[in-house]
Amino acid sequence: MSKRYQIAVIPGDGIGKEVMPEGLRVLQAAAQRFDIDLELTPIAWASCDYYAQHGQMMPDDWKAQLSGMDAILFGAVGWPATVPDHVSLWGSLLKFRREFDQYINLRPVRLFEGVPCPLAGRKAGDIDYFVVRENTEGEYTNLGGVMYAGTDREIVIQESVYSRFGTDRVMKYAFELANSRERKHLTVATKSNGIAISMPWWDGRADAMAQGYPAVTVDKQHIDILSARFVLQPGRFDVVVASNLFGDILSDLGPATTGTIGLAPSANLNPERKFPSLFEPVHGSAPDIYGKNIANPVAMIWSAALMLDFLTESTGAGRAAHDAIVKAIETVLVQGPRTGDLGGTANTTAMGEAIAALVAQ
Ligand code: GGG
Repeated sequence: MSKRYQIAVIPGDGIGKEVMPEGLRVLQAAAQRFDIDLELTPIAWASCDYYAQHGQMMPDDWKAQLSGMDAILFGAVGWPATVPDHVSLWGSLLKFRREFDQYINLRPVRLFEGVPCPLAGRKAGDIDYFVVRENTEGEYTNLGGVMYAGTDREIVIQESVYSRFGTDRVMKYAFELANSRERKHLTVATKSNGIAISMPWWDGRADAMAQGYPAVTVDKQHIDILSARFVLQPGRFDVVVASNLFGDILSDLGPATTGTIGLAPSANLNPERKFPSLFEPVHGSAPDIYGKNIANPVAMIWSAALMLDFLTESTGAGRAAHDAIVKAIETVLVQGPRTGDLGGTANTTAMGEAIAALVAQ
């Protein structure tokens, strides 16, 4: 008997609630075609709506409720009109990443045919790389505090944290990924000239890991020039490994150079599968466009494809389902219907339906 995969479905806030139905539509079409048994459990918490009723983003037993899941499909978090962004983020998504040890945030960046590229002279295939973002430490900590609060002597300190354990495991993942790819090239995002304690150390961990991967060429680049090269010379990149904040910024910038951040998926992975991994669009809740059904659903749909691939360890039906979804995305990006960020006039639902119909064939 084939395995039944338990999936927690959390739309979250804003356009997360609009793109999730399209992610599920395509997911279900793929599951049916490739005979993958999914049990989807809708969850209304991890949202600012829940916060408005309960004064917190999630119930106290959230971890117990999610622990038996094989994966979490997540939309977006944030509704700053009612809940400060740091409260909603630390009260939901960052708890998942920490408590479920999703220490890899894998973010593919790809220029598709049919998508107008803001960089002159680039065509499909010219931009095709992965950002591997460290996802549990670095600049994202709650270590620090405020002294003399509210006075003119106010002092604010927030620490960054880089452990050998945490850094080595993200380096290992990035080296393995680079080693598995044709170009075998790894860019290490750093800032070791200015951040003169932690970043030279980060570079040193990359050097140490490189000893085990002689086929991988390593290029350490300061984050400022690296960002410029994402725009000016995107073809240089194959796999990029970065700390939590640097990776967050790069994985918005990269997709922006491919036409729209509305395409970019992500996988928050616990590679050992001890805890559920989480799959979500890179984009946030976009309050400015919520309620119009105009958000691009591709990032959500591609995230669902990454989930199927991960669940089945990139083999068999899950890999086939992933490939069919990506192929359907490629087709719809060329022939439409397309949402406004892609130069089209279609709404979220129409684009999702078109992709689902191709997947079902
Ligand atoms: N779907 C992703 C989402 O809602 N992101 C909100 C956000 O601000 N995330 C910050 C982060 O990924 O660290």
